[in-house]
Amino acid sequence: MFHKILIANRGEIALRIIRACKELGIKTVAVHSDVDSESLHVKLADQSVCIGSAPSAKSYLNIKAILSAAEITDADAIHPGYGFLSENAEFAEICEKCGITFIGPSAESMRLMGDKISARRTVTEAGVPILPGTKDNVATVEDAVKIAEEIGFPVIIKATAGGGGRGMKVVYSQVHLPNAFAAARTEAEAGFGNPDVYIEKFCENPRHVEIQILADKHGNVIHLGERDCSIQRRHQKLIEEAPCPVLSEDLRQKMGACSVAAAKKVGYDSVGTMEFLLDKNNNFFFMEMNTRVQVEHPVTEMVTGVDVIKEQIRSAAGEPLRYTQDDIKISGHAIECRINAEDPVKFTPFPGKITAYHTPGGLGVRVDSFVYDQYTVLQHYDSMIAKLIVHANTREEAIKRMDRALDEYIIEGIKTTIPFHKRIMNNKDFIDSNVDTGFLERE
Ligand code: MV4
Repeated sequence: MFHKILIANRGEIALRIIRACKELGIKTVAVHSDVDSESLHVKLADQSVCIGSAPSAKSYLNIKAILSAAEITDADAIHPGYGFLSENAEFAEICEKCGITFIGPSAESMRLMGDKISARRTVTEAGVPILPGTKDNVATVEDAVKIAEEIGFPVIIKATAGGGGRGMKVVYSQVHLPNAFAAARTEAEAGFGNPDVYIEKFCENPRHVEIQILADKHGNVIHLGERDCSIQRRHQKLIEEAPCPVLSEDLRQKMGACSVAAAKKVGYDSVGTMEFLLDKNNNFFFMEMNTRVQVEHPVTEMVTGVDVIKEQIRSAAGEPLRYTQDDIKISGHAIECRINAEDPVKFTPFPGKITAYHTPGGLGVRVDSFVYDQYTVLQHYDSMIAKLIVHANTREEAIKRMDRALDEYIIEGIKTTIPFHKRIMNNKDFIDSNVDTGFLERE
């Protein structure tokens, strides 16, 4: 097992990783930017190192500074959390060259899944369903027109190097294709440094359902069931739950088996997530794989009892999984609300000083956060300041529990998304599970 882990991240996930390390008896090193020294992750780690100035490019994305911090503190592994360097294959490679374990999958699996065309090809070879679409980069508008005609409208143009919804274009008819195609390529080049795009059949009003994967360096792969993340706004998830309220046990088994097969195909050996679209007729299609731990992992932890971060660390240290698929039982229902320092109507950032703070408690309530009374929420970083997670026996009870926990949560001095979540917990369509990824846009 590792002796000391450096956490190359900030905020709640840095704290979440520190908690796992403490329970595993591993020393921790926090890194932080010069404006971030008051963050709880800095206070709770065994050691901390300032690695640069406020802009992420100078600190949390500064590979040289992070590796220097690991060297001087004698850390033997780096946990990248999510965002920042977590899906940077080059960073993973540099860590390994420096003799430091990158807590995540191999650079090779990250590249294979990071390229969305190669991901489509790879999962298809493992028998996973994908939407009809191109097998290769679509280079010319003539090709695009021909392919779209074959697939049938509507189609969606996606960046090969993209992901998470950025740089996509939905096209409903042939007349709009040339402009959309040109715009997609330009945006892909500007956003990801690679103009390659591919075309897929557009699936209208799907649910977003994803499967949590756990894998080790001994070829063992299991899944921890699914999460429903359909409540999103502009590709930002706001509420996640487990299990998915509309998934049958049969479909859960099928999606789980597909996800395990795909992970085995790439020799995947860490935690990861297979994202699927679920259409109105309960057909599921692979969208993309996230090769990192995700923000919403706690809902899976609550319904399975598995500590995803501890398993990820153990796996990176070469230990075999402590669970077989048969050990995994889904129990009850969990919901997570992302509490962002934002205007709850306009969703614009609202940084500033927290002048009063009280967290909810009681049976089945969990708060993962890094803020406290008198803490100043910084404008430089992501606006998510806390995750409120509840667990109960049924979905109905979980919604009621979330509703009362939101009432207990007091955050003064800044605006937060708490009032937004209150509205959703009392929305008839949400209560009836009658939602899809277009729900918020329509409301
Ligand atoms: C799609 C799709 C419909 N059809 N692909 C959004 C995130 C990125 N992973 C891919 N996304 C989508 N891909 C096809 N062929 C609809 C979306 C999509 C979406 C997916 C999940 C959650 C919210 C979404 C909101 C808009 C579009």
